[in-house]
Amino acid sequence: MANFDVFNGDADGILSLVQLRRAEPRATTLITGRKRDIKLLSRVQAGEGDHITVLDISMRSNAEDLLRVLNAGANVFYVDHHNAGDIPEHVSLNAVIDTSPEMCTAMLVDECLGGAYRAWAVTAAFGDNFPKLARAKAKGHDLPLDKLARLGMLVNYNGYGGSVEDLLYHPADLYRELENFDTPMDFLSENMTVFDKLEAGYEMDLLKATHADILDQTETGHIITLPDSAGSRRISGVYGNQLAQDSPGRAHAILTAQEGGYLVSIRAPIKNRTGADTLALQFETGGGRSAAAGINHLPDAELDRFIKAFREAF
Ligand SMILES: [Mn+2]
Repeated sequence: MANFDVFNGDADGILSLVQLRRAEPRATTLITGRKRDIKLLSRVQAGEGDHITVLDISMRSNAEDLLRVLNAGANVFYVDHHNAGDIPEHVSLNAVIDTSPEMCTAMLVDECLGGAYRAWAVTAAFGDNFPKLARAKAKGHDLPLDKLARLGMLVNYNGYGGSVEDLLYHPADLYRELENFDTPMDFLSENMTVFDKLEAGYEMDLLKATHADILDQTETGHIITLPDSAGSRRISGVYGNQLAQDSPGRAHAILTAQEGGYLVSIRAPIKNRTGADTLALQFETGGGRSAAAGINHLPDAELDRFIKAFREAF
């Protein structure tokens, strides 16, 4: 019998698993990747009686592999807030899916655990760009919110890149750094090395991003482009979240140049967090949630079509 923990390499995925494994320690094989590596179940070879936990990756994007591992006899605990498609009826599947726009996986895990590791869940909500949710769930708990927001943002920042080689930490290694602590406050008081490395990388990448070119600008949306570099690929998603928080009435797209086209991050306006996924899904390699979505590769030839579709969506 084997155990697998399959989780998104962003703050929401990592901190969902930290909570679960604090509550229920278990030796597992970790399966994760960049934030955009979402077809993670395809990497699991499961058999009869295996336990698979899946966190913060779309069931829709993993539908075939989910059926494959269930039919192979594995038990699956699946927690997520992305577009799920049809949830299969299977006796070995325990699915906790909530796609409401103000929800994240770590907060669903928090609900499953009765709030046992609330400070981690709050950190994850900040990191997944849900500051309102984070603050609401922090009420009545004496938490250093500014610090947790910063840590959540930095863990989330670490998940972005064109490949895992771009990342400052492999998400499995970052998980290993965090898993031994009941709270983010304990983590921060014991070890600032990780935090400092993430923060230094973030500040340097951000400084470069603030010099980005604006490709298209209307009342309701901005599209900006970043040059082809590891720093651009790391900062694009978090920078998108920051622009979204700074201009809540506006949609944003950040296009990072790559061979033959662009890597795209889309953020719906904070005031109306819908439309990002339907825009992304108009393109071959697009996916995501209503509030935040992306396109892995937008070919140069489709740039005009993207600008047009973006203007129509927002
Ligand atoms: Mn998430």
